Amino acid sequence: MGIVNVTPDSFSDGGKFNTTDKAVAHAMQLVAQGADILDIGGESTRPGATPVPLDEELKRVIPVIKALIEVGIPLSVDTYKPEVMRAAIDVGVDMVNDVCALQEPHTLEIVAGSKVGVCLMHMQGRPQTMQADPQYQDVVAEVTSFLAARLKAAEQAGVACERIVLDPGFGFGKRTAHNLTLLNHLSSLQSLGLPLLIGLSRKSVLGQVLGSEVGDLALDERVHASIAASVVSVMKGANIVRVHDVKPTVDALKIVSAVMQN
Ligand code: 9MG
Repeated sequence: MGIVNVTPDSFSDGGKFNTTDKAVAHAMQLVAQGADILDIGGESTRPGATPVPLDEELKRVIPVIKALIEVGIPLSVDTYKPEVMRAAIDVGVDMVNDVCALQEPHTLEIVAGSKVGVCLMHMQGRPQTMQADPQYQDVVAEVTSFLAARLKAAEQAGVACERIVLDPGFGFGKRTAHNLTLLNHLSSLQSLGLPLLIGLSRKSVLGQVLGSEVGDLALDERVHASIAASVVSVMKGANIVRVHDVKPTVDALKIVSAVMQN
């Protein structure tokens, strides 16, 4: 899954092209590099990020989705807002990637009333404050039981389990040790019987592991660590990896696949 962030700060070219055109061009590059799904988002969910007003998020993501529909690649919309889900579904998106796991009002019904797939992700707290003081007794058990409960809620609302993927939400209200424990014990989440989506690409947990002196590395300096994280995730049972750096990830995963088939 290639990440397409439709935010003005994602593309700085001195204003030569508008954000929609730049996002579409970037998405096309990710497809050429081997992405199987594109995840299009208009609001950052990074720790401390400021929420984007609804009309601005719609203005960012809907034109990009419309432009990419013709490409024929599966498209996911990264949003927790019911209005954005509705608009994206209406223009033909294939999947909703919801970091709030369909807990916002009306989102369960919107997805249930459509045919789209959905990613249900675990988060402790909300992006503005989630990294302030994350606490767990048993991170694997708590994330597993949260996802089991959201899976049940989605199924009860009418979302068939064939449409659902689950995600432990790396970096969403988790300290470094929580993230590493979850990754090491990914097989516990496999017990829920659904595909797993993993997002570790360029996240600060990778900078932390690389060492405090490089913990503040620029995001594109976390590329090698991101590829390693994708390889480990897939070897531990992930079915979809959400990444910025598609080409090197695809190459690395071809090696994983070749080894595991033999
Ligand atoms: C939007 N977004 C940012 N990080 C993510 C992750 O780890 N998983 C999913 N599903 N979405 C994410």
